Amino acid sequence: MFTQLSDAKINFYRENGFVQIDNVLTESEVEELKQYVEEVMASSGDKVVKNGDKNYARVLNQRVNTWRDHAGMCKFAFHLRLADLARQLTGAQGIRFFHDHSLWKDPLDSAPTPWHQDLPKWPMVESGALSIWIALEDVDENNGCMMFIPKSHRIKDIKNISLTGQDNIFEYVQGTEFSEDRAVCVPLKAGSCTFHDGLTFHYAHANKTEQPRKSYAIIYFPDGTRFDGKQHVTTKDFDLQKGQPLVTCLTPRLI
Ligand SMILES: O=C(O)CCC(=O)C(=O)O
Repeated sequence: MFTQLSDAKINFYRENGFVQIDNVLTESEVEELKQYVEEVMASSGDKVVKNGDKNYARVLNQRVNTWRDHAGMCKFAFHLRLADLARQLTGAQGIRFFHDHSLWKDPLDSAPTPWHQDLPKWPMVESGALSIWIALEDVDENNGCMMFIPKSHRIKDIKNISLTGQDNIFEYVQGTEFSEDRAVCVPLKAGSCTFHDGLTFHYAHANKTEQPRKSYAIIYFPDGTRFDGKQHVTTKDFDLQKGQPLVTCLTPRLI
């Protein structure tokens, strides 16, 4: 049922803040997930609309909390085999679900996803949250595969970098080892994934092909992580006080 990760994979993740894991989904799971994701994208749901921001649409066409719009997505959003990989990588006692999103890069006129960290966007006191990013198509530099800066998950307290602004994250780490020329590019086959820590600098190439780049991401966090009071789509409906554990009926402990 569960997949036992090698020590090499776990150590790589802890050392570098990201790791590639091949074939986390079978071919038939990929087909099933892709069908649900396509249905979600075609429906009107909890889509991230940035006020018609054309620049944002060039970077990502995304739908957040897909599991709330399509019951089939629950099978994957709450998939225990995937959550257990997050548990092994972090070494956390328990793993909670934070949110999911389908992440498409539409064909033609697509822009890269700029270098950024995720954690500054999330309402968490502690670090440790992480994403699984699953390729639903084969991805490479031509259609939007990801890149990561090894060990950058050690860098805290950088402001939230907008996905459409002019900010360059590397200006905040000038004079350190964390430069763009250390980027590791990770092409993936459909059904394979990367995990990245919420602090790891990451980027995705533009989609230069004529087909959408289809991927699906789930965000997990270690049980016990506390709410830091920031506004977020997943916690906006809850009366959580700053400093309280991030425990809501939408963020279940999975494992
Ligand atoms: O899919 C992309 O282009 C970017 C994804 C990303 O930034 C993330 O999953 O944190």
